Amino acid sequence: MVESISSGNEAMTLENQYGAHNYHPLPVVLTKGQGVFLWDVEGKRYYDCLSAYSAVNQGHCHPRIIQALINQAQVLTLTSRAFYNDKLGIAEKYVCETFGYDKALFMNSGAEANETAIKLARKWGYTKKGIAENKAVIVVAKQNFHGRTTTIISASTDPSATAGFGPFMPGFEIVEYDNREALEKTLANPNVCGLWIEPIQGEAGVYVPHDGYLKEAEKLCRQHKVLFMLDEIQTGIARTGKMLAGDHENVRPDILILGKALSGGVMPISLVLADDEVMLVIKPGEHGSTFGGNPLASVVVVEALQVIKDERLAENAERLGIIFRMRMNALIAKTNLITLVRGKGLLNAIVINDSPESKTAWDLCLKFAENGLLAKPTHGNIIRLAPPLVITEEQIHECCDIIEKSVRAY
Ligand code: IF1
Repeated sequence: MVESISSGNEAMTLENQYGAHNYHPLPVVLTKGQGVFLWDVEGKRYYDCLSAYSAVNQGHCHPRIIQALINQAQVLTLTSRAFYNDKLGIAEKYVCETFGYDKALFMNSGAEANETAIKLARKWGYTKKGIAENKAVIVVAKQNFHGRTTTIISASTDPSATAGFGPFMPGFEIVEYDNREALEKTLANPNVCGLWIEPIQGEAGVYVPHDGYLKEAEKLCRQHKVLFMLDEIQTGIARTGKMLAGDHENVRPDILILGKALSGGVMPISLVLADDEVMLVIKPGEHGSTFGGNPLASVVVVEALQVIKDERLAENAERLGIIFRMRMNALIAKTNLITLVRGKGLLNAIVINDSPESKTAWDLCLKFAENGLLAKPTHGNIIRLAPPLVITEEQIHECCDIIEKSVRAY
């Protein structure tokens, strides 16, 4: 048995030898996190500009969230849903009031919450819209990312998500993202029960649709009696400068899907919210999860969301996001290595002036790491930059300084 790691190389060797090779991490071995910072095993400090893919919006090891976790962990962690527990109802009421829905359904991973949403939409389609058995269609967007299960990848257009993993689940129809006309045609099919999209496409490279797209999509859904399902797993919980990305356009999805930062990165917690007309189509015994809605998660989710509100993290993300994009645009004017910055709040990406096949973005991320900032390329030539929302103005400038310095050195 290996008792402890004595060097970064040893940790990487262990993972490579004994772990499945389903990831290609940057060669940094982390051992500690606090707020916006991470430390590697050699004691080097980094700005975290990934935030565990937006799961640690509240910052690493937020003391209030950790304290809530510890307190509850010493009392009761898991009962299963075979019995009631004295924390779940409190959490359900809290999230229903926070987001304005009748009912909540807790799961664990984002993928599971999306699976839940698919089941809800289909059953609603059969029982409320009158779609014939097994004919329900859910409309999804090109270049979507909703998770890794076999059903979810059946809705994917990304070969690296699908190749070799068939056969696929039927019942999805793909439509161009950010295109009202295409959407209108697709939703006219009477077998469509739901439109399932991200308000900003994260994995696609932080693709922000035109202003008004979400409102148009919501309206078209209402016109065609189709459920509007928003996957806010990555964009939600203050990341884009509002509690929900949909708030920028005042949309209210029929099914709201949340995950990641619901727990501040402390444990997997995901959530589906809907009104009674939708949520109550699922009856006892038809859906569930051993860990979903456990008392530990129930306590953590309330504290993690209360931290977002108390520390006004949405406002902070909105304000500092503007500064970040201003700094990046100033840099773009001085270099031809970066061609574009886009995003909302503190969910941003820079586009590197090279092909997706090139190693430029990867090498630049190595340079960032050398200079004390962690970020990861997506789709080869795009770098997502999404620090914890507890970052200060001074710190965001320091991140921009590091990016600038790395670009100049490149
Ligand atoms: C990985 C990206 C982020 C998501 C949306 C559902 C899920 C995700 C909108 C599934 C997950 C992840 C998972 C992560 C990489 C990642 C990601 F690069 F793909 F785009 F966040 F930036 N809906 N996103 O973004 O949630 O089941 O993972 O809890 O390592 O695969 P999950």
